[in-house]
Amino acid sequence: TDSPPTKAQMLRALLTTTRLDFIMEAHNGLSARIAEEAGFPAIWASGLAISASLGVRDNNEASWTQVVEVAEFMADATQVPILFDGDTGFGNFNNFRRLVRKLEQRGIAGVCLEDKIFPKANSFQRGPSQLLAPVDDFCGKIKAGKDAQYDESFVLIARTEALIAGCGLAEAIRRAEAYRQAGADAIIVHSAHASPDEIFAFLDRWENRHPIILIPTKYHTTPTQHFARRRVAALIWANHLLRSSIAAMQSTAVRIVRERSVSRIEPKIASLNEVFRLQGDEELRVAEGRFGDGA
Ligand code: SPV
Ligand code: MG
Repeated sequence: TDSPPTKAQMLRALLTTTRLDFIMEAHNGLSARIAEEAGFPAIWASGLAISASLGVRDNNEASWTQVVEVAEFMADATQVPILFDGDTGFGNFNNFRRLVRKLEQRGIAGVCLEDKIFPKANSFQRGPSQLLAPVDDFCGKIKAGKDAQYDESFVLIARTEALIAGCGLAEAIRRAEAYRQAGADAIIVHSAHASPDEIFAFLDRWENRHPIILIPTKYHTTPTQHFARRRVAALIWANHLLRSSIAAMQSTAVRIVRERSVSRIEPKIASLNEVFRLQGDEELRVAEGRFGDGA
């Protein structure tokens, strides 16, 4: 009998089929479940979104174990694979290979490793001023991660910040190719431009030699068919659940202060029953029926 695919196998399949898939950001168990319910086939455990939801900056202020802990809740809450934002790997090759093993133990399907220096900063804030890791060091990290993984299906994605850092197309291609040869299962090339031109130029030169994932946060007006036509494997919507929750919470909080009442807010927010449903209360009801609910 065929056993169902593992989460790592599901993530790997998503990268190797010809369809353009959407990966949605989540930052805790609840948002992960909401993303899954909406139909996303995979979830991005965003460093930006997780750190912001913890009230700290995207500068490795949350320790790696704190972030892995959040990702574990996300994996427990969902059936779809979680792709973990591993930033720079939280140190050198040795720190990164330990991260890979811990992620596998917590049911995370894959990790993304970016070619910056610890402690990283968000690409959209200090992108141009950030130093890139030397290519050889970074390839050593990729190899160490691939060597450390227990499950051959666990996915390691290498992300180059060469365009963000202003190093140009040739350097972005050179790095992506080195990362491919070092064993990365897919490449993310990041861009902070509102126009997709530099990404399209990269894709033209790349000629689909290995799966590409994009993060079109800044060039979001580009119709997604343009990426599908160029056979991009997946797009990551990297912060949209975080940002929608911020807007909703600010509006609710300000109105309750101003109106000194929740009456007009009540019909606009999720019901408590919806909260219980998202927490999986139904499963507990069934379990109580089977196992008893005594103390
Ligand atoms: C994240 O979501 O944490 C990312 C994407 O790494 S970005 O914020 O664009 O760097
Ligand atoms: Mg990040």
